[in-house]
Amino acid sequence: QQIACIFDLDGVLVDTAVYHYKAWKQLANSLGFDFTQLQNEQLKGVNRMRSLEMILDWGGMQKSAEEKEELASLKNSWYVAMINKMTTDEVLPGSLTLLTELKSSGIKIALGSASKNSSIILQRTNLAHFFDAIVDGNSVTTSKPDPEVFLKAAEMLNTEPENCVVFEDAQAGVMAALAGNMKVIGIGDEEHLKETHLIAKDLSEITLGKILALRNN
Ligand code: B16
Ligand code: MG
Repeated sequence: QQIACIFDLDGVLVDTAVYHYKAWKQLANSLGFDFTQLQNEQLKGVNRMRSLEMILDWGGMQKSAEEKEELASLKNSWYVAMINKMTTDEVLPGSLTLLTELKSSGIKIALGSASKNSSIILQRTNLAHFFDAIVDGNSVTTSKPDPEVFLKAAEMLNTEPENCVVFEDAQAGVMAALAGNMKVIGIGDEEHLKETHLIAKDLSEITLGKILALRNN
């Protein structure tokens, strides 16, 4: 069976992580506290409501379900204002070359993102046409580290999990891929990524040859 590739969005194909960080920081500051860069690492790949709950926890705050909905949508309005200005320049190094190589080799490509804003981002950055399947925060009920998002992507690509290679920048996403019995390539800093099958600073270090070599390990 042929290999299939599943890409996380934020932090792998585009650098939207910095916008999430700015918007969450602004929200925390408006509530009278702050959180560290290291804490921010734990938010990567985690869905919006779960992220808010973690942040409120760090600030020692408790909010009702209704207040949490309001805070999450406030953060999202700031975030959406930033991503609405994104350009194709914000596609991360190596993304276009790798996606083009995979596509021309007939390899199926899916998106596996926690974000409910993936369609705006894919449009703004002109990446949408590469994907055979898109699974994002609108189509799943559980957040990474649960494997649901990646299992759904495999299903939509009509392939088995063991044929899938996932590209992830977040520990929650790495855990999700492993829980789904998939191979995982970590993108970014080694210190934040444990248990991956391969690690690269960005997609410019990845070739089809390196991806195919993974299936024998
Ligand atoms: P939204 P990914 C994730 O995207 C982000 O890493 C995470 O920081 C964010 O909270 C989550 O999407 C939800 O995003 O608020 O736009 O629905 O890395 O899984 O592509
Ligand atoms: Mg990510």
